[in-house]
Amino acid sequence: MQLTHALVRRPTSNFAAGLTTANLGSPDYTLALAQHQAYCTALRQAGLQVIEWEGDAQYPDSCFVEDTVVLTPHMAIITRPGAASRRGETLAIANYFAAFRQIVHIEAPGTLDGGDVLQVGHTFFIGLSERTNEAGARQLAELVQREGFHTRLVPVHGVLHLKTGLTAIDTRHFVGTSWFAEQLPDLEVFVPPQEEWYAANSLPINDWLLVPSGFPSVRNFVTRLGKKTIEVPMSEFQKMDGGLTCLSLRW
Ligand code: CIR
Repeated sequence: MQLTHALVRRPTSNFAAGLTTANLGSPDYTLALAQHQAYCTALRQAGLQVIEWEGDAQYPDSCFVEDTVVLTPHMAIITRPGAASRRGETLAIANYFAAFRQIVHIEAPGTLDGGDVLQVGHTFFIGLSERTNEAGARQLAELVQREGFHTRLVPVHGVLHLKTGLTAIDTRHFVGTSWFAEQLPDLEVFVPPQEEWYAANSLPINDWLLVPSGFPSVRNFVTRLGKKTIEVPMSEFQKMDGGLTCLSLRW
């Protein structure tokens, strides 16, 4: 599927007050803004029209826009984020997509973060994580099955979200942590050295793969597969448990 658009939200000045378990120190706001601009430039280089919103300072994690909605050809499935502090982020997103998608909601007691949803061709992999519970995952599965998609539930371990630790380079090749390689033995998962697991969250867009700067074995692997890569500096988002996929919605 050819992607044409991305929606991003800039980090707010209280970005450092967001949720994190990373223990990498507090992010530098000026640097985070510069890295966000580099990210938008990379999305444009990959051919997308980028819609840039301000963040919402009521929600210091609002730049991680991916967690708020799952897009299918006909639906915008508004999530119910697992972290209560993030639930209000979905309202602006629902209002926006109401103009061109059917709006449906993940309902309580279900919780679901978009970071736990990986679409590969006609299959949706749905992570069961600390943010996405079984009720949320099953609601999503039922919704996307109505549009003809297959679904697979995958337990998440050692990382925040499914996509934190698993990327589909194309429909056959994946990069992931050893946990996901074990959970999905039927897939071809390249497991980089552990110090490069942050790059298991890379972002395929059309013919391109955006990869975080500084992880050579992942970049070399995908280059050997014939993918063009764009490196994006991500250190300040990594400090807040965020990766390349989290920072945008693509369609
Ligand atoms: C959070 O903990 O919710 C944010 N600080 C990071 C969210 C990252 N989102 C993602 O992986 N999809």
